[in-house]
Amino acid sequence: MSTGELQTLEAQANDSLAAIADETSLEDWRVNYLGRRSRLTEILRGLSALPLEERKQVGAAANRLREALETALAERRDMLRKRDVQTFIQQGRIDVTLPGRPIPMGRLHPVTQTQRDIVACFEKMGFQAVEGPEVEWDYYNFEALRIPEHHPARDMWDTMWIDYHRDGRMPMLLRTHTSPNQVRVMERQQPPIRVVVPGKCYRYEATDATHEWMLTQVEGLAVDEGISMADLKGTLYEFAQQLFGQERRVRFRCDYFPFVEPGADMSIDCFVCNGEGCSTCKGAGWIEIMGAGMVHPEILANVGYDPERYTGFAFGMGVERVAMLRHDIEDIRLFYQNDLRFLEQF
Ligand code: 2NM
Repeated sequence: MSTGELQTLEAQANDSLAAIADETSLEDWRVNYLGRRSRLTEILRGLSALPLEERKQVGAAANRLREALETALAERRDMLRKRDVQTFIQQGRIDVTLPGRPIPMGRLHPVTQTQRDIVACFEKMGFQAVEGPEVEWDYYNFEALRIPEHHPARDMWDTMWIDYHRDGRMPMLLRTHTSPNQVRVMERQQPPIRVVVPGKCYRYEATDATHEWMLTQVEGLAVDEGISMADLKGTLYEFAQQLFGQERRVRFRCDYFPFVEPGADMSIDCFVCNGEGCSTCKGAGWIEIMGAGMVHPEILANVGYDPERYTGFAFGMGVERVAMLRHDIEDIRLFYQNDLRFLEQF
C-alpha cells in the first residue's frame, strides 16, 4: 500500500466524475468510490495492520482523499441539479408562473380580535390605549382604589399573591383587574384624561364554563372638568351600538364597585332574540356587558387631583365574555386549550 495508489485512485475518480451527467450514474459513482466496498474504504479499514510510520502517512492521505471526493460529489450533484432546472425551464416543463403552495397562515386569537375591536371603538371616540404591569403592588390594585385590607370588598377579587414584599411591608400580586394601571396613568398626567386599558388579569378561582383564573379586561377612564353620568351613558351607548349593532338598546342599573359612586352595570337588549327572551339571554331579554360608574372622589384625591374641580367616569368589561357572546361560545375554557379545531373557526 502506498500513497502512489491513492493518487491514481484520485485521478481515476475525478476523471469518471467529470463524465457523469445524471443522478443515477452519480449514485453509482458514489458507491464505487466512497461506498462500503470501495477501494478507499478498504484502504482505510486496513490502516491498523500497517507499521506506524506508514499508517500515519497513508492514513492522512486516505482521509484527505475521502474528504476531497465527498466535496467533489456534492459539487457535481449541485451542478447537475441546477442544470436540470435550467433545462426544465427551457423546455417549459417547469411552469414558473404556477402559484406557490399556500403557507399555513397564523391569525389573531379570538380574544385578541375582540379586544382590538373594543379598543378601536373607544379610540375612535378619542380614548388612548395604555398598557401596564401585570405584576402589581397591593397599593395600586387595592389601596388606591378604596379597597383597604380587611375591607369586605376584597372578597370580590380572590387574589394570587407573589412571595415578595418591599420593606417587608408592601405586598405584590398579580393584578385582579386593569384598574391599577388607570391609577398609574392619573399619577403620571393631569386631566383631561381619556384612556382605555386592555390586558390580562388574574384571579385565584376554580375554573368552570364562565370563569378562568386568567382573564382579559378592557377598562376605560375619562377625567375632566364637568364630566357627568350623561357622558358615561352616551359613551357606552355608542360603544354598544358599534360592537353589537346600530339597533341595540342599553339599560343601566345600580351596581356596587368600591371605586365608583354611583356605580352601575350596563346591559344591552339581546341581539339574538331582540329582547323577546331566549337561551343566550337566559330568558331575560337583556345581557349584562360591563360595570361602570363615576370615579369616587377619594380616588381622584389619592392621585393628587382636586376632586372639587375634576370628575370622571370609568368602566370595565371582560373581553372573553364579550367574545363568547359574539361567537356563541358556551365555555370560556375553550379559549385557552390551544385546540386548533376551535381556534381555526375565528
Ligand atoms: C369597573 C367598573 C366600574 C374602574 C374604576 C377605575 C378607576 F381606576 F378609575 F378608579 N378603573 N376602573 C371601574 C369602574 C371598573 O369594572 C367592572
